[in-house]
Amino acid sequence: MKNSLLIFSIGIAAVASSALSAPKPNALQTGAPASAQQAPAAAEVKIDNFSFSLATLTIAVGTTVTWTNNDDIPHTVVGTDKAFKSKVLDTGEKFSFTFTKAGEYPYFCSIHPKMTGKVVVQ
Ligand SMILES: [Cu+2]
Repeated sequence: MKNSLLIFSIGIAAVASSALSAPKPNALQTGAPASAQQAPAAAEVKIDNFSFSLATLTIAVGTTVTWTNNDDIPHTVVGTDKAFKSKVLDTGEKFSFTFTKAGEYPYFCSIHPKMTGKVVVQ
């Protein structure tokens, strides 16, 4: 009789511990859609006719911005505070940078310094 009581107690403990741990996987599952929404955010800036479009781009922290040169002549994308710097982009070439800190990031084309833009990271 003592043995069967012991087994019964272990059985209760096992049920209790599995019941306690059950909320953890559930919490992870409910968290999954939220993290999917935050997953790799991307934004694009087009370079066309000596201008950046959008000239001011507002994004969330962690977003990767890709500049594409659609112009017939080369351009660059250079952060005013040197946070990022592309090589010379010929027609159709792209440059990407991931913004990991909030702030304002003005930039310009080093070949045509009057070409300016800004990325606002929130
Ligand atoms: Cu340029």
